[in-house]
Amino acid sequence: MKRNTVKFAIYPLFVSAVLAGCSGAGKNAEAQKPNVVFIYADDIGIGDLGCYDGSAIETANVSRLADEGLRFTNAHSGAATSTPARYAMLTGEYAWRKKGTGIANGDAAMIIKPERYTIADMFREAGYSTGVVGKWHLGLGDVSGQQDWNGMVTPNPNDLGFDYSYIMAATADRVPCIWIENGRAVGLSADDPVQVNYRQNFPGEPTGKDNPELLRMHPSHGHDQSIVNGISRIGYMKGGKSALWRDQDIQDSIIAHAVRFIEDKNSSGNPWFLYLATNDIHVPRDPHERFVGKSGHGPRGDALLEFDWGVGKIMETLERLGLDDNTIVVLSSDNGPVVDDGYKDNAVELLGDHKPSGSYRGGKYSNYEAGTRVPVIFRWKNHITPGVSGALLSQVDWFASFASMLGISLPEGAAPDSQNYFDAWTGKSSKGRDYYVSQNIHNNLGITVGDWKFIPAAKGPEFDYNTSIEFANSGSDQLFNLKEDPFEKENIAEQYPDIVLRLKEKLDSVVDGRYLLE
Ligand code: NG6
Ligand code: CA
Repeated sequence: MKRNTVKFAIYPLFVSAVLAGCSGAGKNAEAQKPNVVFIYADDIGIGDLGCYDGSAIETANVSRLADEGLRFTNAHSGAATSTPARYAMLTGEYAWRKKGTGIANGDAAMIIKPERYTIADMFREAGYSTGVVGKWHLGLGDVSGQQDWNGMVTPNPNDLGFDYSYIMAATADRVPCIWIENGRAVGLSADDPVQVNYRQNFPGEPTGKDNPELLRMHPSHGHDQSIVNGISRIGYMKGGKSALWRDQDIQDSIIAHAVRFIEDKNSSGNPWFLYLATNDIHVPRDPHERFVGKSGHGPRGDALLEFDWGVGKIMETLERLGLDDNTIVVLSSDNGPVVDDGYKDNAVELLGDHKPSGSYRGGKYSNYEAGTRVPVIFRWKNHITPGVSGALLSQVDWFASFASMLGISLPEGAAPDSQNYFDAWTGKSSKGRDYYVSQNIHNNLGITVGDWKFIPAAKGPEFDYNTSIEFANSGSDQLFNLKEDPFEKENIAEQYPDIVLRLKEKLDSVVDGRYLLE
């Protein structure tokens, strides 16, 4: 958060390289300050939206956003699961460089430390009002399991550059199932405190495992601990009845708070940055009654319609306030899609011809393309020429790209993996990254350089029988030519040892010994 306190002693060489690469940032005499909203979906795959290939579900508002903006077909999240993808996006550092950035529990300590300079700090430094609304999933408080859920939960996003926060601690399938606004639980009554434990249950409290008769949605794997709103979750909680969310209202609540943030900040006259992270379409998929049965593909499809509705509300708000030309809307997802992610919600049975991964292999959790190749749309009316871009890009670059737009030169050590591709994001250039590094759930990496994708031999299961997703772990090196074989069908590592070597060296040079350090 504080400009000069970023600790970066271990990265000296790298820092100078990045600074050299981004040296234009501080000298931008024509810095622009449009409002910026990141609409960050959860688990929406490259084939899930109507404007991408293979979709059987109409997401009309997203399609309109895409028609009015630039739609990216080779843009990636920083990792194939939520916590590391969000970490990379907000810090500009690949999560695989840092220990403890795997999928966080609801009682995890805050993973990003307050002294860290985040993308929110950067917007704030440029004079923006900043807010985060929705799924957080980056931990809260100093010590895991020690949060004061009934008082002030601190540190929290407000210590990371956000002026305002209205968040769920982790995910909708993890306790505590409450909203936290600026560090305090919303709607809590003093005589019914919230208690949270990830190791053991509270005596006498029902669980999904022991009391399936109390459930309206049953787990297919995991998710058999505390029951909230007829759904069993990961982790145990007790109390806080008046503060518990109703899952069916989660998207309404997120959108209402986002709209209020936009209205308030608009009237204050400052530019604003909003990180709007939806729970849709993560499990448990329990959309509002008005979407139930509307997609014909069960709760997963209905949640997509609910997501699309939320996008429409944000677009409507910007239009109503006359902010279309002066607001960059970025829409994306934290990782690729999954169909059965732990609840019996008929997602597999009702999938029909809908293809969440589009024409790509793998999905959420995977190092194959569908793990991180996610939908990305940039709309900035009258500034971005609508179209489609195939540039290789990463969400980790949003940090340096917006820094360049704002004319901010980043403090030493900030956003070490982030590169400025503002011209590519806004369609002025078709040139993206030279390479991109992917990360699967086992923290194994892959690298794409041009048309070539290399996944080094790595330990870990090849296939997840729960989700039916291939993780892309293999005892042998894997090499694919994405241009000729976008589905990564044919491993041609043995035919091209020289290319394997080149990509291996490239990956090593990016990792540069800085892998899962404290
Ligand atoms: C997994 C959960 C899955 C989901 C995921 C995180 C089980 C069996 N599976 O551990 O349901 O919550 O974590 O998803 O518990 S993410 O999109 O937030 O990374
Ligand atoms: Ca996710």
